[in-house]
Amino acid sequence: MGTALLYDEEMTKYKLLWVDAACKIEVPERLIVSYEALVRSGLSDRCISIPAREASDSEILLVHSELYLEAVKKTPYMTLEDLKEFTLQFGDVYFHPNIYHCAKLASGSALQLVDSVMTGKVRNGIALVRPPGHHSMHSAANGFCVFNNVAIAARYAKQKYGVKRVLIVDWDIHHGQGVQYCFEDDPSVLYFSWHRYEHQNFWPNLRESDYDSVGKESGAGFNINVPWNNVGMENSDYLSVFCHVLLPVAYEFCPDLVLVCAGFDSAIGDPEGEMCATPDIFAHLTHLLMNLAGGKLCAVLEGGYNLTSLAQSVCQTVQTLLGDPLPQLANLRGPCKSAVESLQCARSAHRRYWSFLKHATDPPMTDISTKHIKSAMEEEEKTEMAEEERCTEGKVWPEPPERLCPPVCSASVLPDDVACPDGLKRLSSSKDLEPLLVSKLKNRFRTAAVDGDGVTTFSRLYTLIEKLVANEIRNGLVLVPDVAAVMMCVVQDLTSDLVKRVLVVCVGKEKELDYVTTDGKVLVVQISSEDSEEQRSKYYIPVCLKKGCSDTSGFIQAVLGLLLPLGYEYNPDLVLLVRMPGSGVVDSMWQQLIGLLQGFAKGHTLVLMQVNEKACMGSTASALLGHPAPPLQDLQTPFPEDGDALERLRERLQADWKMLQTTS
Ligand code: X5A
Ligand code: ZN
Repeated sequence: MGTALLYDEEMTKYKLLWVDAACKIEVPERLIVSYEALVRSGLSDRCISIPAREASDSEILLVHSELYLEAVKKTPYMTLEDLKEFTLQFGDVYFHPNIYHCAKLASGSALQLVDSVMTGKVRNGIALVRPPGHHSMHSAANGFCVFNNVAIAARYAKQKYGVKRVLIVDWDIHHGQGVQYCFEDDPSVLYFSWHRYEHQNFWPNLRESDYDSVGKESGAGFNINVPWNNVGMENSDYLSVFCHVLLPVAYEFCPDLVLVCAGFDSAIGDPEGEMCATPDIFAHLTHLLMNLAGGKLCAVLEGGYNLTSLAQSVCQTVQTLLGDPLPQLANLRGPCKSAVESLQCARSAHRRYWSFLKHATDPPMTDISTKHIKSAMEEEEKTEMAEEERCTEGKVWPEPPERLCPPVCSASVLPDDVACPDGLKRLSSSKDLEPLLVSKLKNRFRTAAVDGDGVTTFSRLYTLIEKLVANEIRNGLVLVPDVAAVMMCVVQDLTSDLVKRVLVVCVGKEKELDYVTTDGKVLVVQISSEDSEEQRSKYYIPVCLKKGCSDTSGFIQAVLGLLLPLGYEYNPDLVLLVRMPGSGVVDSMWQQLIGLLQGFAKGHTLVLMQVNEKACMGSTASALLGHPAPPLQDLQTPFPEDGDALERLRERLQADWKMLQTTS
């Protein structure tokens, strides 16, 4: 199961033929540099190339009016003067004799991609297209867009494959108002968009781009807008909105297919967005969506006008779709004040529709009068000043670090009588441990538990950890007779001189756990039904769920709203995932957890399980090998006391962990 790449040089063959300041950034080179970067990096060779095709009239009519289609059909025969005039009835768009052909190819590419994913020919994919689509409406071109490629693809998927729920994630920096209008009253398509808004002072300056446009009639709750009211948003801001707004709703929605309006004008250096998120953020945004819908994800290019940042961002996205390890994101220090306001408004606007947001709190009353639309005069002043000041084109940032795949993806340390799951490499020999370490381990157990076999297991485990750290192995599965004891040894003896920061995720009960944490070299997050007393340290975080790990609703809420943001801020070099015996965690939840945790520590996850839990070895191995987790279907309504407790915990930890901030 691979990754599809759709590209056709034909879509570079139209351009602006007259002078228009608003349109001059939409150039053929956008597509050329994106594709060339994929070729140069070797990524295109690893993809399955799928030919583009033209969308048919009836496919275009899934979204657009006959009148509009017929009008666009005439553009190839128009004179330059006619084209200019035709263009005038729309906003910020241009026509060219070849754009109709390209627009049909752009929409058709999105449909080819949907076909490839839905028929199982590939797992996921990306379509590099021009013109973009998300601004175009029922009867209008707009914002460089002619046909709404992603909206057409969503209707097509529903019609042809009986897809029940489609999630559209629009990470372009502009509001895809065309997509919003198309599905406003439709509960089968959930549309999420964040966009530069500046209290309606940024194009397309629509009142309905604000957070309070939540959808209409039976579609109420299925339109999510997160307006950015400042420029300069960073990685922390984007990830916070994913963790605290999009992902809880997306998991509750449980889509059958994910479509991404993949605009990269939300990246650093873009003259339109003026944001500061780095290209490697798209690796994480992509990854966070890859365990929804059983991994069925189709990304379709929208905007992106800084050619350097665009090409890097496209590569980061494709490399993630291919399953390469995620880049580490350093220095995530939480969302800025304005971002917290935006995400709090969006959460509160949606809490009546989504049980995972039920405990969101209202933003403090703000003085509405200060949030006015600027007058034309102010606007002009602003642009004049800005011209010299902002200078985004001159912005520099380091190239994203290379993401090297270790030669071995998954290795195992197992008792000799346990068969190794397919695809994993069994570690059977290892060098002898230092005598000092052996005596330390023996001490730890105190009893005679570390006999010959115990030492063998520990030396294999130590070898595994060394190879993870050396990036020779991506992740590992370890079966031991006593997970609690081994966890202690791993944290205190085996990793201490090899790893700077270990994130321990403990699923289920373990009483003595709190004693392992002291100095920040280890962060422990434990999810169980064990009632936690007072907080001892910012590095020991017990999460108590009423029904423990068997309650998937509570569990996923804790993972998305607590564990992910904590993990991003902590930035571990190794993740130790410990499954306590009898934790009760459901298989699909366990796989989701493993999948999501692979976004940390370049994918270096070590899973510790008890020998008598062989039954879940297969699913664990599958998740470690990078197969998408099955969807969490039929989630129960979460217990109100769990939502309450999570919210209180987050409130309390906000001072120490800025990525947990959801209130201002
Ligand atoms: C697809 C896209 C932007 C249009 C900006 C017009 N369109 N000012 O990014
Ligand atoms: Zn855009």
